[in-house]
Amino acid sequence: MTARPLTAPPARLSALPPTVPLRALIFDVDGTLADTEHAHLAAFNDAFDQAGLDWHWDQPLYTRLLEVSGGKERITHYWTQVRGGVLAIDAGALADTVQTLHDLKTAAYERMVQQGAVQLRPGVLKLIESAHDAGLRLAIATTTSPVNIVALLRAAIGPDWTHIFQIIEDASTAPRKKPHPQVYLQTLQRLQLRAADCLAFEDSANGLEAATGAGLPTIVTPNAFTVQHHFAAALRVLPSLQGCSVAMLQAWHAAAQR
Ligand code: XBP
Ligand code: MG
Repeated sequence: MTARPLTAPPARLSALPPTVPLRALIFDVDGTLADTEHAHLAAFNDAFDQAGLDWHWDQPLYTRLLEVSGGKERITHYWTQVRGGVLAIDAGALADTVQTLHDLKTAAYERMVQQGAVQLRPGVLKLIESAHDAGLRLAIATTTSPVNIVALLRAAIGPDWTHIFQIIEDASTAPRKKPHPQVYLQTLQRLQLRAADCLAFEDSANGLEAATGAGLPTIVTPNAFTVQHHFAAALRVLPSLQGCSVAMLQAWHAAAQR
């Protein structure tokens, strides 16, 4: 009897584990949904003028100051670290003055947005509408103030924006600002979803660090204020969301799990 050649049993097809479907998109606001920082910069300077201060932030300085997330934190950083010479004034008095300046700034920014100073970035409206129609859940995770979100989205989308973005976490609910992941962790908790079920959209290094710190695969669309930042941890870096479809997001999301 001739020995049958030993042949290895057919290798079991390595069944790729099923990928987790994409269930939600989580958007940063400033610089991602819209190029807002030029308006924020003008609003900060308007507030300083109203307060009779000789402070004026130009674009190069503001680009550096944007490394500090949060308008109040940014003013405090400028006053104590950049301008310096702050007399040993009471910490409470400093905080009160910063709050007053930020209130003036927020009111100025709201007026500017209502006058059409800010538009959604290319491709954003089409993507959020098609994602909403496709049954994906949409959320916002931002360090900006709630007033700014309402002003921007009401002007850009209309009153129905509240039906599109189910969940919003912002400076009023997440006091620990990006790059801390708090705002994204709280958003995931309210969505009752895992990070793997979602994609985050950001524009800055702080934002990318916050989103990836919460475990979120993140798509970055840099802008003039953040183009020099490093985005090595991003799932994709795109010039904008122009031409970006839900199907493309689902394919990138699935490929990221391989
Ligand atoms: C960007 C910020 C905000 C804005 C100014 O937020 O860091 O501080 O620059 O808005 P995002 P406030 O996470 O949306 O990129 O003055 O309300 O902070
Ligand atoms: Mg941003």
